[in-house]
Parts: sequence; structure tokens; C-alpha cells
Amino acid sequence: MVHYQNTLQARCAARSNTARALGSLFASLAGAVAFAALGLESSARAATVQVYVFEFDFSSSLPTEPITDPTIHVGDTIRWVWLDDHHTTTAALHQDDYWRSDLFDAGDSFEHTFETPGVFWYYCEPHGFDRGDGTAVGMAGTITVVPSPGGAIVASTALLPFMARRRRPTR
Ligand SMILES: [Cu+2]
Repeated sequence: MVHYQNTLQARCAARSNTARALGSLFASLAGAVAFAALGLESSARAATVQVYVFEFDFSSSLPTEPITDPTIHVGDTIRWVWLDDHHTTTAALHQDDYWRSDLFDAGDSFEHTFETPGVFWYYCEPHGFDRGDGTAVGMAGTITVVPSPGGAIVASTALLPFMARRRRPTR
């Protein structure tokens, strides 16, 4: 009997050790949740940057300003806005990303979200050319994509489904 109780106590002790271990696991997971929440916040701040299509060129500045090719972060979106007629935005082939709009006119727009860092060349099909080596000439431009400053934090959101599963039975 005493032996049985001791065994029970031992089991209880073992279980409370497990509980403590789980408790500290959950505490560290809670930290990860807070950390992940920061990541969600920063990815929610992903920007949309406009590039205007006009006068046989592409520019993130308006027509009265110097022509500018934008630099954005991974996860950001470029919205091309047509200010005059009969142009496309078409990515040069042989790059790590690709997009191709229809032939659009003034007032139209086209969006592409960039998920890969790099310098991406694109052109207008009627007024530019794919050089076949990942660059383009004529009516052409570049989008430079740099890693997101919150990249490492965003990656921790991969833990969220795991944490959702582990937390439910404790309630
Ligand atoms: Cu064009």
C-alpha cells in the first residue's frame, strides 16, 4: 500500500515535472507568439508603390520629375498606372520572377507582388525588347527588391499552427 502510494506520488511528481516542463514550453511559446505578432504587424505594413507608365518610359516619379526606378522590400507590390495609351509591363525572361500585363491604356493599372530579392528588368512589348539575358532595352525599367527588414520575424509565424494545436487541450 505504502509502496503503491509512493508510486502514485512518484507518478504525480513526474506529472508535475511534465506540467512544469509544458508550462515553461508554453511560456516560451507565448514569447514566440508575441514575437510572431510583431512579424504579422510588419508584414501587414507591406507597401504598394506606384510606377507611372508614360512617354515611352516607366517611372515611380510623376512626369514632371526625373525618371526613377523604385527599390522595394520583399512582400511589397508595384502598381503600374498608365498615364497614356498602348503599353504593357512585361518581365524579361530568365529572371527569378515573371509578370505580364495586357496591352493597357491611360487610366488602367496592373499589380505584381514581389516575393524574391533581386533586380528585375521589364519592358513594354510594343516599345521595348527583351534582350534574352534577363535585361531589356527601349521602353524598359527595373524594380529592385531588397530583403524585408522584418524577414526573420515573419518566418517565426510558421510556428503559429503548431502553437494553436498545442494550446487548445490546456483550456
Ligand atoms: Cu509602350
